Amino acid sequence: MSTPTTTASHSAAPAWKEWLLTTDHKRIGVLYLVGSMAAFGVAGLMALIIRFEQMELGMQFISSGTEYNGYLYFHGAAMILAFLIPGLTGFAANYFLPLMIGARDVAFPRINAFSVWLFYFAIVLALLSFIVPDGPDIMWTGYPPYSVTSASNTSMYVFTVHLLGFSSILGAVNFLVTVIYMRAPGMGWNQLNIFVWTTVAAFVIQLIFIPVLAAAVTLLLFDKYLGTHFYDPSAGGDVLLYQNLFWFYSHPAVYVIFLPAVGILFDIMATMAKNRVFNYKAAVYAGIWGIVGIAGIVWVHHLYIAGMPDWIRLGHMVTTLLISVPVGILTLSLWGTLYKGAITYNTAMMYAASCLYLILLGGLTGIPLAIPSMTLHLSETSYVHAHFHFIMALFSAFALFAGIYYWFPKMTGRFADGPMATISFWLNFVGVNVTFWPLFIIGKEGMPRRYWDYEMFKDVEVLGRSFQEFHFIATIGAGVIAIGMLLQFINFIASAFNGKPAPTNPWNSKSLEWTHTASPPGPGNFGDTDVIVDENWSPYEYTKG
Ligand code: HEM
Ligand SMILES: [Cu+2]
Repeated sequence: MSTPTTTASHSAAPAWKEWLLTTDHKRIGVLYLVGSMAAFGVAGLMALIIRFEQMELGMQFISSGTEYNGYLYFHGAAMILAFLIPGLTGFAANYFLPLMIGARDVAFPRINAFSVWLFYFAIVLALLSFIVPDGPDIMWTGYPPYSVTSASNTSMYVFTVHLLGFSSILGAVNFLVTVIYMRAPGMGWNQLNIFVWTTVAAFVIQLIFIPVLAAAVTLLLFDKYLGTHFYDPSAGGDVLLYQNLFWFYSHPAVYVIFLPAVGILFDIMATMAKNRVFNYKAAVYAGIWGIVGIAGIVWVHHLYIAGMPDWIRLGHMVTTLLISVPVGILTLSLWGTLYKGAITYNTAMMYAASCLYLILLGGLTGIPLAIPSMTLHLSETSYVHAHFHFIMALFSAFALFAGIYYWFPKMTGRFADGPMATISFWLNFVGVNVTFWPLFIIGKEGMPRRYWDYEMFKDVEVLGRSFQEFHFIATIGAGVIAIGMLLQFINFIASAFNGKPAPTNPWNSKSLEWTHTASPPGPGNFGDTDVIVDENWSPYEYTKG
């Protein structure tokens, strides 16, 4: 396959300038990857500080509750807004979606470049919040009245959300137009990779719901700095309005993360098991679009304990429980794709397989949270904290890491698999279980989330042990994850330069990013010949082995 590696205009400019001015979707993808991994590193460090603070009763590492809130704020905001969303819809979608549909780039490459730089400005702004006086301490949720009355700099948070939101909206328009108009000739809707479908669904959600979040935080800004009273009941406002608006976006936002993560798993599992996707149409139309359909009518499960008429709670209980149906369809389809496959267990597949466990554990522990009578006990406890880490945070992070191992040979021409990858996988997998299982157990007994200390619970015992002993175990787990992640990053960097050279299609995949491009693909992706597929082509065209 002829794949030019440079063009005349490329070779003239110094490397840094090429990267700074790039409009190539692959390089933009790599820029997102670097940013999101950096955010993961910093936010992970914050998590370590939080965990070590909780290891024992009393104050150890921090000097005030406000400082603790600052770390917690940054951890949550950065993990969601700067690690998972940019990692999945920024890096993975940018690099691989055009390749998968046989397009030479996205529809609007310059707007794409603008999106990634907006993302970087947002990260810089968020980091600045540590330098300016009175850094934000309002958590990623930013609930009033605290966010309005707090002396902290709420505006930094609001502007960060604006920039990231704008970046995502531009990305959404760009990718939707790309998938609608730039698919290889002959490629019908039922021939798309599942990852493409999940990305489309994620961007549809972003387009519909981001404006609501932007409005919610803008009103916060007005209340705090311009003297309006949107959220102030004493002047005719409504303090719960914010929570409603916030979760109207932020529950769907978990699917912006969850769906592309699932898409990556489908592509890895079909390839590694050499099987067609099981029940493709059910997975796409009932699973993926089922989730999009329900996404906007479940948000009240985040405010069950706020004041409201019972019928609203009941309605949202029904819709929340209904989410299990599309999620179940997707899960069954993943298992079915593995069924009787000749599965290759490389690092990508091990991460993908562990996601099947995470989704089961995270999904089942969500059922009590969906039921208002049980949430009365569990809400705002570390049980919720463990639930959403398993179902969203860890599930999606592990899927993203699976994707990085899977696509590593495509991006670098080298494998990242090896003893170091295997060791770091097991450290991470064991680590997350050691960290979060204890939080389920003490959460069920009332350990609140978001507390820097738990002196008031020092006499409470679970299974004959104090909360502190569970916190101690959880902290050891966090240390194990930290070592695992560190090894993993060293492995990524070392493998990019010195890893074992890989052929262009090392996993014998049928998907276009493997069959039709060099590793890494050059500008224009496919050399001189355009990709054309016929009606029998499928990215999952495997005959069972
Ligand atoms: C499938 C993907 C899912 C994702 C990505 C997800 C994500 C989340 C997140 C991020 C939170 C915590 C928000 C916070 O307080 O900071 C949460 C809480 C919650 N989740 Fe899930 N969840 C999922 C599945 C489920 C399922 C299947 C159910 C129930 C059947 C469920 C029910 C709940 C409820 C009711 C809460 C609110 C708990 C409370 O505040 O008391 N979730 N979820
Ligand atoms: Cu929700």
